[in-house]
Amino acid sequence: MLKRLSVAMVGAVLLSSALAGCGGGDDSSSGSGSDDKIVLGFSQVGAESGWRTANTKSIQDSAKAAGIELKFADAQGKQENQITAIRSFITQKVDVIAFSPVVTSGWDAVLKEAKDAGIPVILTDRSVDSQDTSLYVSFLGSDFVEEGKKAGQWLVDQYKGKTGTVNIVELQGTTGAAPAIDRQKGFADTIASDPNLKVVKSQTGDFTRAQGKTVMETFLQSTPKIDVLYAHNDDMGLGAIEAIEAAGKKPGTDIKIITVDAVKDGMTALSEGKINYIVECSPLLGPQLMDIVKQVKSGGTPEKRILTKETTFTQEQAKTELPNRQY
Ligand code: GZL
Repeated sequence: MLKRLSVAMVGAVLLSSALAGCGGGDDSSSGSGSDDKIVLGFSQVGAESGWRTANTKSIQDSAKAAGIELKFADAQGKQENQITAIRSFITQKVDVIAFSPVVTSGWDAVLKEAKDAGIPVILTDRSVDSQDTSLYVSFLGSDFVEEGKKAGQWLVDQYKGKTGTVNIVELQGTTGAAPAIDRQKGFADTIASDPNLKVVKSQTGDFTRAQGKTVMETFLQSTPKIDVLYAHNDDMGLGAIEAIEAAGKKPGTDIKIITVDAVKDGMTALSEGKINYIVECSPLLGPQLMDIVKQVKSGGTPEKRILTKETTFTQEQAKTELPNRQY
């Protein structure tokens, strides 16, 4: 009896040490997966636009290609869901956290928790207004003020030397979001050079097609003369086009339209003459993000602000560019 008992005990000890040795889900490790894979926790804003869908695909495809284990959480547009996801990544002891903050404010507490847990955080796409920039290692994304300036400059050039007031309506992105704040600022600062250019109505359409349509309907009902629409993204511009056509007006002709993003649907409308000018904002941040993750994991220090390269498109350029669009 005694002999059988000791054999069983030896077997149990051997089995448990074998499991521990091959990383059988032991959470006490630094977060690396079973075969020493880097584990990245990513909190995404949601799925509000064609841009976001393309951004998510870029991150998921790039993680797979880089051999990085991705824990992906969709916040459905809610900051509290992003905070919950980041806390979950901390509990799971992931190696790196990355996220696209839905709005700029309210992140210091949870970012400090990540810092105290020794988990580096990378901001992608949108930034935060934290004064303590040690709370994140890097920001990868666009210069939204510059995007607003490009949109404004096109308009200034269109109306150079002309007389008469130009009534502009503006569809803002999500209230409090970095792209909404900065695209509005860049545009306003640039058109200020021509006193004839006036923003007569400005309201959020939350970056969605549906709300872009609804808000444009109210603009059309309340504003007798609309010459220009500036929409902070293609999706709101496409929704507005539906409202403009329903009101019996010709988008791109009766009302000039400028948008930002350059997703396929936007570029199609541009090539058809329904949009007049699009400022590109690239969602394809995945490959660069994975390079930064690997750099951070191996002890490197990435640049604090890494800007994506972007351009602009006219109606003529859209016709040739459209077949090349990946998203
Ligand atoms: C910009 C991104 C914006 C896009 C919108 O980097 O945050 O959010 O312009 C998206 O289409 O919804």
